Amino acid sequence: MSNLEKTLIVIKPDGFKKGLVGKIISRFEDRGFQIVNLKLFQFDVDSAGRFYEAHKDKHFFDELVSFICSGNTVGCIIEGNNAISTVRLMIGNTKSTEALPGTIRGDYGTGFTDNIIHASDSVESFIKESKIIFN
Ligand code: 3AN
Repeated sequence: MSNLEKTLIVIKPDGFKKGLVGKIISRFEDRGFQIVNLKLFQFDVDSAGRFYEAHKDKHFFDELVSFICSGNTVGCIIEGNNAISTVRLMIGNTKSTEALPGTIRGDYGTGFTDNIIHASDSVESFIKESKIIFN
């Protein structure tokens, strides 16, 4: 049975600087997902703080906000069967050094904060995060 869902990915400044936008988006298209919205933008401190609100008490929060604001990013809404969980599997473990080969972070990531890509982890996160990026 199909479970049509939307999710949000954000290609982070390291992914953008490495010229991976096309390759990353192709992976989702190759997997059968549809791109339903796409935006090149740069976070400011206020929107980054709201985007990462769940982490505001963590020791790495300031580093996270400063990194995501450090350059261009690409936000993309993707639609397809079980999009949220499948896209999370495709991006791989948060820590790039522990992400499996074949995942986006496993193939292209180098760090923990600089791990190429973000993807929503629930319907609630998708709604909140996509409103911040796509108003
Ligand atoms: P994911 O992006 O895999 O959902 P989260 O939501 O746990 O991971 O963390 C959000 C972001 O915070 C991660 N993408 C990563 O960039 C960063 N991060 C998470 N944990 C750490 C940590 N211990 N040190 C530095 N950065 C971290």
